Amino acid sequence: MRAEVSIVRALAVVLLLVGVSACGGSGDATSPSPVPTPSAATCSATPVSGQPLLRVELVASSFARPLDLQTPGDRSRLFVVEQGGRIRILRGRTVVPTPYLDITDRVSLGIEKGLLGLAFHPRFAENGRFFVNYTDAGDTTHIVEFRAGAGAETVDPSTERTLLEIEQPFDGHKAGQLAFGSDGYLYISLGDGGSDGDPFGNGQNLGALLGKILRIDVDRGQPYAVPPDNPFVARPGARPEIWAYGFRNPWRFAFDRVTGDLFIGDVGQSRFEEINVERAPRRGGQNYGWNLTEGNSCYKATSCSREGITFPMIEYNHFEGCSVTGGVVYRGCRMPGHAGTYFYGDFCTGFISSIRLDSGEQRDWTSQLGQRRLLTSFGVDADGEIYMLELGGDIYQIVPAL
Ligand SMILES: [Ca+2]
Repeated sequence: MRAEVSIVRALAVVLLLVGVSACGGSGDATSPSPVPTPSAATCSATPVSGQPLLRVELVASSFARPLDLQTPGDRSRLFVVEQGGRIRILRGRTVVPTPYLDITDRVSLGIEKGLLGLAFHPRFAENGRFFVNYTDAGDTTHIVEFRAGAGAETVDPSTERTLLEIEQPFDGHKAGQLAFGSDGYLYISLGDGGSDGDPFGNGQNLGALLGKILRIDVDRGQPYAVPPDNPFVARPGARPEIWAYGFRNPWRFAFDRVTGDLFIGDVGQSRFEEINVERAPRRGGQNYGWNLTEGNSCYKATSCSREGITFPMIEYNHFEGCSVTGGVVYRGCRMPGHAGTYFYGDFCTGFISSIRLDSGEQRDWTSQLGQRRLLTSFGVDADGEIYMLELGGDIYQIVPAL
């Protein structure tokens, strides 16, 4: 088994070297923009009772390096982010030929660079606003907004409006997730910027935006406002946008749209991968440890202060994987018995596991869902059903094995 894992890891490393990507939802307490939770009455498939076994169903296979799958609550369309700089529409099982958005002219593709994440404004149906994270040819990270016409099938790239530009010291660790909480604020994950070991100490530096999760108000201010209850607004020298710190590369995070819990997958350096959880009611301000700690261990030290550090809910080592792909909480209507289950996986070895916070139950699903190849992301449709994206271009839905 370990030998097999080593082979998969070696394959993943080879693919990384030839230029593929690496590493690796919404709701909480106060709610100006509530995310609707689908009910059995509106479910597009007949619900299956109990906790059925699972299988995958191939949805589409012609994407170029798909990294993210999102929907503004639209039952007819899914939006798939391609790393090179395009967003494509998936209508049913058909990929619309003309890209929804094409910004390949300003996106620079690299192993961990490119067009990395997408979030629709909670009132997208009214205002057409959506947000992306991309890196340019100078490696600078851009957090920007575009505006689409109501029901439009294409977006004018000249509608781009910059929220943040963040210079990057090295090639890797750009993170890339964008998601709105049900507090109506936009959360943004940024990696430490590289390289090995975070040499500039960005993760622990509250004066830097790298190695953080940010929280901003895109409905006020120019180009945005800082929510007054952000945890570091009164701390001299700290960037007020910071929600939490001490991350290496929090490639994917997700909110449980029912409980408001925040799940963060942080990609490790050389020993441990992490799933971190901030339980609701959320206040922010946590230090998740990097680069003082990796997983539950001191990083490059035999001892270290553990004071003030929030340790992961789950860690796994580099015999089991090498790059965590943070997942999503199932809140779909088709398998109500699995509601509240957080699925996640590993980019390199392709295992799929889950945890339920209510019972603490952990499960491995790899035998049912298959060992996914270069698993970049999980996504959720308007019904709350879950999808998995592979860098090679395939998108699978998790469905009951009946
Ligand atoms: Ca950590």
